[in-house]
Amino acid sequence: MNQEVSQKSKLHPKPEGLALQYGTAGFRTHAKHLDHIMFRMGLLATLRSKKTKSTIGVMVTASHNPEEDNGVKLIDPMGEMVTAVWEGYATQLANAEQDSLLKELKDVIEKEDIDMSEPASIYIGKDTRPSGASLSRAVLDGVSSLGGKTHDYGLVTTPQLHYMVCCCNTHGCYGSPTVEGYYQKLSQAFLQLSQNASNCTDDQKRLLVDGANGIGALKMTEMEPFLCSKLHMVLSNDSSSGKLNHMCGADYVKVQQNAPQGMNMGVGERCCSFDGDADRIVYYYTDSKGCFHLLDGDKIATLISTYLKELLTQAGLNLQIAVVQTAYANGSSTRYLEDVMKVAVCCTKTGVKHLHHAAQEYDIGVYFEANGHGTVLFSKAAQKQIQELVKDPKTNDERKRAVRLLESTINLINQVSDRRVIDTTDAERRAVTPEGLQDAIDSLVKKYKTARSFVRPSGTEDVVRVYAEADTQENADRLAHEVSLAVHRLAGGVGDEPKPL
Ligand code: G16
Repeated sequence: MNQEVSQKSKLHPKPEGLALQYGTAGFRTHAKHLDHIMFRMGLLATLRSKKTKSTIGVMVTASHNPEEDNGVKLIDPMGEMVTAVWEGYATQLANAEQDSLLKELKDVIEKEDIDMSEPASIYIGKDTRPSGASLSRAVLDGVSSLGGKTHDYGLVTTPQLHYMVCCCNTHGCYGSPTVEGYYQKLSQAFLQLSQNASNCTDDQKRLLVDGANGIGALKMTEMEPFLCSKLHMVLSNDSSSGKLNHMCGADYVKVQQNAPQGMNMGVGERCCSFDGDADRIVYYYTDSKGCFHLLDGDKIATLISTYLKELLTQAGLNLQIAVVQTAYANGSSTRYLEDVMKVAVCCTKTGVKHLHHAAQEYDIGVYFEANGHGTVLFSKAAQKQIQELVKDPKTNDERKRAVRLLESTINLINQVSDRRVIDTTDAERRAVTPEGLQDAIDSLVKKYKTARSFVRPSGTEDVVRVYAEADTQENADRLAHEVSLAVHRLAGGVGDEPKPL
């Protein structure tokens, strides 16, 4: 091991002094800083595979970030994000200077008591960024220097790679670990569910899709034939001309509260946007007055939980359903879910990994970040109850119909998830440092009706995120500006003071 790793790591040298951290969704920065990180994540994924005796995924992507950036997300055996302890190892290996890499590697092996004679298997995928090809080769190098086997899926979406890993580790129970298997599983469930909506008009079948000039556009085109004309997609930002995530994509639409460039929306037409690796989606439309309406993660979670609650009642199933949100969830969505829908709501820190773990605590955990990341988790026990009801001859037709719809929903949902001066607590809703910042935010919020605001350092970009809500758009914009000024002054902002929105 020693010789192979030392030799190959010299081909992927770490720039001296460069320190990066495993953030909200892995490492993410300008692609030119990432070659050594990729090699080392190849090493780490191989150790994780030996330790768990399972296939591990490595996705080369920077998701919603600009095209020049890249990054890497590690995927654990059931398709979930790698655990927090291993995130720590990732940072440890990433920041080891060239001559201490072997020492740090041995430290992880010792701490985790890894049997190096175990085989290792790694699945690799990448999004459409130009830097993806060489960076994924660096991952392959890392894996092979520890004798691991790889399967390179090439261009895939992040959810597709999560799916492949889960299929492999469940020995095909979850589905077949191929891109075609993915399309088949999801499209069959979609067709089953849409049988119910057989009276859909052609207009209702039409969906305008913004592909963010990324992998989502490519994969939706591949998937369309599997949908047997039940969905008629009109693709824009399909990478034929524009730049990845530039003036388009889910993050742009969510932040700007506006349509992406290049999409011609008719009144009332259904539209949606993916992000760069197609693991976020937001929906939107314009009304007859030209007013833009966004259906973000909060709305998606509300609609899904309402639908699932109806089906549970019809099926006569007593399963606990909960919605997991982050501090970014609009306050009125939380109130609606708790007061009107009577659904349990819990709040976690930003990052799919945090929401995913919280959602696992319930029979049915619906989790969505406002930015469009999310899914629904059905516990093993809940899935078993649903399957038993389908098979039970005593189940009457109405109940059977509802449980079949629940079953198709399970199949359709792919269940698989310096700014650092600001430190936060209470699921990132309150700033602990720098001193005085939270007091300043509190007194600004008091000036407005039904207002909320919080700030947190991003884990994917070199920025501080400011969130604000209030009774009107103008007041929310004003509050956001005032809070950003407070951040700039109290947390040592860089450059000019933020301008009003
Ligand atoms: C990643 C995470 C999301 C998170 C987003 C923004 O998304 O998977 O959970 O909401 O980053 O995080 P931050 O506010 O810390 O920058 P993606 O789509 O960029 O991988």
